[in-house]
Amino acid sequence: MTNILFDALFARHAQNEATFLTLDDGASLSYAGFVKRVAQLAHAIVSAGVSPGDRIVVQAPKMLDTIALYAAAVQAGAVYLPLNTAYTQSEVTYFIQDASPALIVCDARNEDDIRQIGDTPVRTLAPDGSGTLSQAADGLPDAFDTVPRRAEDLAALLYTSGTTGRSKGAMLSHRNLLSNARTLTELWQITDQDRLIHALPIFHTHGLFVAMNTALLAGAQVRFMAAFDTGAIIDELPKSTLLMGVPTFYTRLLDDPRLTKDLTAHMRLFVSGSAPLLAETHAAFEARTGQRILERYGMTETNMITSNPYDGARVAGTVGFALPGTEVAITENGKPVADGEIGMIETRGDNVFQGYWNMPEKTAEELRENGFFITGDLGVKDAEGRVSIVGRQKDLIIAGGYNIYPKELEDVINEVDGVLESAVFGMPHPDFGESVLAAVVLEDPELTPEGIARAVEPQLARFKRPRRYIVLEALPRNTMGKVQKNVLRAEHA
Ligand code: MCA
Ligand code: AMP
Repeated sequence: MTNILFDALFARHAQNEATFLTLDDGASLSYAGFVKRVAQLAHAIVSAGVSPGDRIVVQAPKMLDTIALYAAAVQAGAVYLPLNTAYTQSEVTYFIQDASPALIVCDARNEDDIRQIGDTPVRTLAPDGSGTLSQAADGLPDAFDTVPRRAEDLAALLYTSGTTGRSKGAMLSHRNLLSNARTLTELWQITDQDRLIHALPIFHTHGLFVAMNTALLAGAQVRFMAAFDTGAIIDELPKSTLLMGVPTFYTRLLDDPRLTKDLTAHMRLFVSGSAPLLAETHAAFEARTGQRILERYGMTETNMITSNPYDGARVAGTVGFALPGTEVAITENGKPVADGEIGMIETRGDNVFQGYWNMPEKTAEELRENGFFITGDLGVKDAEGRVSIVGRQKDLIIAGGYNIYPKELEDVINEVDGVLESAVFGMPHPDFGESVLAAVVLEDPELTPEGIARAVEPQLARFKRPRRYIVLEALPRNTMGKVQKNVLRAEHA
């Protein structure tokens, strides 16, 4: 038995002296050097008590040892569970209780908060290398016997919220991750001649799998940026060939007058995903740079599902064709609809996850016995098979590529003393695409929006917090008693 993910992405680079990562301070590391660091970290996590199949929770800054820790977890046969660095202690507590990890790796600055959560062993990472995990790894051997795994064994557990408001852990196998990386690398023609500008966070599918796994598979160079910064990207464009980002990346670049055709002349491909790219952004980017952004569509549970073509028409406002090896069906009540008709987007293939951690009933609701996963996105397919997303059945706000589930926020706001009920909804936002608003009905007329904002702060990561609270006498409801968020959106535009 082998470890297909580790072998394909990492082990085969053991002798590869080509540059892999270039960091913000200009330091760079070869592929071979990276594989050695991964082995040291694999020893470090095993010494900390991690066995094959164990979960490792990681809420750490974007730095070399964090991405190496992902590889180390795969090499040690563990399950990598990355968390958004913006999550508060209260949010992290839920993930730890649900996933019962054998080890938590956190930002050294949060160590005290994280230790309060329970008695799981904790190690730390810090950008200056002073974290306890980095320090422990430094003295350890730079070779490690890779733990064999079956293709269906889990490599990662990524939490994604749902209509229930509670996050669900999407179980991703070695096959899920490797098959999608292979498909995308081939389709987008990524090679060892590419240099990727990596400015996405590495705790979500987009930055961790779509961007990193394809670069690793191809042996490409990665300009690994700790955070998104328009100016830094402008500086890198002339030296790079590939950028992957959320639509906000592209609107921010367009806001900068330095973005020109000359600046991007060396670039081969711009990819957008995680949220809808406005057709006007696509057009403006082409007008300014001559480059047509390639939009693709995916989900945490399914990896990437569709993509516009590399060769051939990239049509603005569409997400392209089902990826090779991935089926897409548009259905109503589970039955395929005719081409051109709107329905639920469903997908089947090696891309589709293994189910939700500890939630067999949720898994059964969304993953059909015939293997099709029900995305919750509404779409339409034309006669050629080109897919457009026209809406979402799930109540979801996407701000800057981050998913925000109104139900989760409403549960928190409704708990605030003096609030009777609330309805959270999204409004168009020029930078983030959408932003979060909350309509509240008060029990206590003295309660102010500032008071509510203060009360929810400890429980909600910054990016989720409503930007504005609107106090109403009552929420608009239809005859069935359901809150009409379309009415709220229309009235507060
Ligand atoms: C930052 N803020 C946000 C967001 N980002 N608020 C709402 N939504 C956001 N996405 C808040 C900050 O906390 C701050 O709040 C204020 O906005 C201003 O922050 P700013 O410095 O302008 O933001 P930034 O740090 O530059 O971040 C913007 C960003 C970032 C670079 C676009 O949000 C980002 O990296 N997004 C990518 C998300 C992503 O990777 N999604 C993929 C997951 P305050 O003013 O209160 O301090 S989806 C996925 O994986 C699926 C499968 C897929 O298809 O890809
Ligand atoms: P997540 O829950 O983070 O996995 O986000 C997945 C959701 O992001 C999908 O179900 C879609 O609603 C949305 N999404 C991803 N890519 C696109 C895209 N290119 N256009 C529109 N929505 C997208």
